[in-house]
Amino acid sequence: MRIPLIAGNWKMNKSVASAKQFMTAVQGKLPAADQVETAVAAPALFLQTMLEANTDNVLRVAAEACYYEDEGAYTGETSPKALHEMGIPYTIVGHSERRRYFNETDDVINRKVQAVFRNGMTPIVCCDETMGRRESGEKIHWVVNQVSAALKGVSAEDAAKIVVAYEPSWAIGSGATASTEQAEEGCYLIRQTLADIYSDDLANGVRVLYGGSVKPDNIAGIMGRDNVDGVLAGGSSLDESSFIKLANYQ
Ligand code: G2H
Repeated sequence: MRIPLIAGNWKMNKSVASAKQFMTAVQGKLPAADQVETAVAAPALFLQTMLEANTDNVLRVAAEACYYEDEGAYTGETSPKALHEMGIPYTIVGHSERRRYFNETDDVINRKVQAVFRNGMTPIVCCDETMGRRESGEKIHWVVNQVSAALKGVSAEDAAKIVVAYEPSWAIGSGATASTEQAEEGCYLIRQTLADIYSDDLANGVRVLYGGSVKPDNIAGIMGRDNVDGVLAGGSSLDESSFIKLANYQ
């Protein structure tokens, strides 16, 4: 059974004070983690404060990104080793904004996936799909290629733990949510790719999320689809009452 994962992605928003306030507000209001797992990925400089305010320890405090080396002369980067030592379980890897604004290539993303696993964390690997590519019918190739490239050299033992998010760029922060059919189609394609690379068994155990303008009023329809095991929500995860609604979508 795949436990749903409702994950937020704060991006470069909020402050240490408002992150702490969020954590205080959600305590006791989220579903039990063995029913619906919840996570929020936040800027690295908020994480320690969030962990300290996470008194019931239900919400998983996650990172938005990290580097592919554990330590060294890499000014400004976030160490996956240090994240793990803090007790961070998940790190987003390959978000479309990292690919677009920070020139993260498939090779860089693959190295980061390996670094996250090497340090005992789980990557939430994002796959992008632009409207241009969708309309040109290139979609299948593109998503398959991104999943395959991200997992190059990753063992089945590690891949079985991965979380993959289907995030069509045209639906990100635009208010234009994919239809539930489009979300299902993208998540199914990712699962098929995992089956082709590894096995049906492995693919059936991996959680595949949909991301792109998910809100409290559209989450139930998206979560109702067979191959959608959760969401990665940006804008609607910033406000505590909105995140609580997302988490309690059932
Ligand atoms: C996609 C998503 C979160 P939003 O970037 O990963 O953001 O929900 O604001 O579209």
